[in-house]
Amino acid sequence: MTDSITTSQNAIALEEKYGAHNYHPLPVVLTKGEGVFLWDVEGKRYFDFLSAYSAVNQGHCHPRIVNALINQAKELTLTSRAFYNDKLGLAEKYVGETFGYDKALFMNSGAEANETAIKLARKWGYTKKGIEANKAVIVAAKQNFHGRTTTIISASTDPTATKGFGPFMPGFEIVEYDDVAALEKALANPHVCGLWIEPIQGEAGVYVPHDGYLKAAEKLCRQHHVLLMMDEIQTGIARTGKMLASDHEKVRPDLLILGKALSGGVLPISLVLANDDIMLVIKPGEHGSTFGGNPLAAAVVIEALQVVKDEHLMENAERLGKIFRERMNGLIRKTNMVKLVRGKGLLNAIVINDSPESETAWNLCLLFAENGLLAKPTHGNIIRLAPPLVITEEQVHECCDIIEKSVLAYSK
Ligand code: IF1
Repeated sequence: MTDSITTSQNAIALEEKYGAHNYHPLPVVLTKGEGVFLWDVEGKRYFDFLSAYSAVNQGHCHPRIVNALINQAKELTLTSRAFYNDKLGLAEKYVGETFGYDKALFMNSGAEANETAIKLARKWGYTKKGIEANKAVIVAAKQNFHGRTTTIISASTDPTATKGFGPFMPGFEIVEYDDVAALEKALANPHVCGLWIEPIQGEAGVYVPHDGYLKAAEKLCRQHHVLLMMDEIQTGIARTGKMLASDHEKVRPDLLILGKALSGGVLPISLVLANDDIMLVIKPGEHGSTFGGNPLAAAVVIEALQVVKDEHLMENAERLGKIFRERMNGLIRKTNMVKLVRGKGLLNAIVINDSPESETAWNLCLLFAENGLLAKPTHGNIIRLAPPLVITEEQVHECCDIIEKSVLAYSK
């Protein structure tokens, strides 16, 4: 027998035997992607309704992004930041102008970008706000998801993320999400340097806060001289129908944290954006990463963001998101199995009429897969539905037909 993977069974057995068991994937083995489609090793085609957790907003293997990757890979891929390279400055200028900030700090994973934002907020707190050494507090929200490092999970309220991984990093205070009164109280503490939130909570089940919450949070931050640290890793880059989810309320974070779709899914690229008075608190030698800001990433990020603009993905997400939610509301009227649909743009979730501990969402996703659509539960009763933003109106309807057919078959 050769080691080449030909069947799903082989591939799953290999991962099971030789890989750590830190995930529980749906039993589908993918080998090719193009636009909104994925193919498994048996040649079956699926609509992708996860988009690698919103990293492939531009669609799988976008030719322009892949070309940018290949062309740069032939020239120069990595120098480290011990030297300058001729691409990084162009990328920094491009993202700065795109999002309206003085400076960018490139990292790789989303977790690293959040770590970077935490360090920036703390250092700013000590040097600009005058917080006593080692007393800085960052306020975070219940049910947040910001990544998997030991510092980040110190702010998590999810036992799966934290249990068995202590001791935890001090300096976080947790408040209820979408609760302005809780913010008023927490931000009044003079030790607070930052408020660290997602504009829509992804892992919580695509939880959209009430209109005005983000604006109120911004106002309270200004009032109490606290940095607004917005984790737009999942919500940013056109996913919710605007370039940033913060744009819906015309909120401007002091620290903007991006990842995932910055590369269209071809490389891990993340960054933090801030103005000079904040970004320059970190001095040479105080922070960095071997791969952060490499020329390959620099070339890719420019092309990936230009594709978002050229292909009007914001407008597409806004328009098709409305059609998608209308169709799901139509389904809700046909069956009591789906309780509600919520979301913005093409970041949506359906809530199943069952307990969070049930396996209904998982079983439904298996049925979706059978019928040619890939999605993933966020809890036992919530399914996130987030296709690449290059999806067409006709395809949205085709996918809603698959979802509807599956739900109605399951509830029989
Ligand atoms: C996994 C969820 C999504 C994120 C926000 C930072 C990060 C993420 C808002 C970290 C990552 C992921 C990673 C993925 C599961 C996932 C996720 F279900 F957990 F909540 F997308 F919805 N901030 N999100 O959503 O970025 O370090 O992973 O690059 O496999 O754990 P990363």
